[in-house]
Amino acid sequence: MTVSSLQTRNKPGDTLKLVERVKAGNVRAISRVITLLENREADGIAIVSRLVSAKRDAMVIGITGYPGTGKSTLIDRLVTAYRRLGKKVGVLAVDISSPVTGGALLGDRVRMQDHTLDHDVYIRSMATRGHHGGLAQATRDAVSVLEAGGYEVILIETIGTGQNEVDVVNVAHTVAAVVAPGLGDEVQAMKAGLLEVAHIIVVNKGDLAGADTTLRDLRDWCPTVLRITAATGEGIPEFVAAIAEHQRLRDLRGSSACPTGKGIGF
Ligand SMILES: Nc1nc2c(ncn2[C@@H]2O[C@H](COP(=O)(O)OP(=O)(O)O)[C@@H](O)[C@H]2O)c(=O)[nH]1
Ligand SMILES: [Mg+2]
Repeated sequence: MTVSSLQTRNKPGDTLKLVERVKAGNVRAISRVITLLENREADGIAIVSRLVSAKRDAMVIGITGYPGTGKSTLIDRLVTAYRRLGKKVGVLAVDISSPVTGGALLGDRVRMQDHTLDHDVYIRSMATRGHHGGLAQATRDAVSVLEAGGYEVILIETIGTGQNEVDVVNVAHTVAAVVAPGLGDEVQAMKAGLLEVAHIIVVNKGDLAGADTTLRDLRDWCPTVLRITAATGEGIPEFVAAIAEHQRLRDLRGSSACPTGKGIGF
């Protein structure tokens, strides 16, 4: 038995109590269960199986892209927008490249700190703790926990490189890939990866020179390309509308990603 499993081991009665507390939206219980899931503890998995019946239909949105493209800033804006719509919002910042992330995650928290006093916003970083293959499953389970806790919009932030990240992002119903002007080669590389699973492409930092070129390049390739300046909030209402439209079409006729399905317009 590992040290972490000793620390987090629950008695059967505790498990039931945790299930009830999660369903009541208790934030400490939700955090505890997500920690169990990060460690892939049997208790956590058992709890999720008891929560599935409590699941409500949350909107699960993946925001993916290279570090520095503005994902956290965008999510901060989305949280504000969905709170205005009266939705309870959960954010899972999923981190794959563990060792270098302390600072980045701290940065995310700072960027999203306006929401930390809002009881209807839950922000949580998730790390791998060496369970690379299990991260997508842990994320999927964490989404179930948040849904059971009454969160209506769940935003997943993940870095856009490699298969692990694609697995994580596949947990979401609607995936937005975020690019920033001037990435050039990176955008080409993304076309073979994350842009393929995206339903919406966001060209963020629309205020920077080069945004037009990036937009033109991507519009040839995927019709649902939005120009956003997360720093000022410009384009956020259009982003919220595009997400809603994708979810509506997905409910009607199933999901489709950019290259094959021509974005949310099909
Ligand atoms: N010029 C400009 N900078 C932005 C914009 N959005 C975010 N940034 C900046 O880009 C940097 C990275 O943002 P962050 O949200 O942490 O990116 P992440 O790593 O993708 O989560 C920060 O310094 C932000 O202030 C934008 O719309 N325009
Ligand atoms: Mg970030």
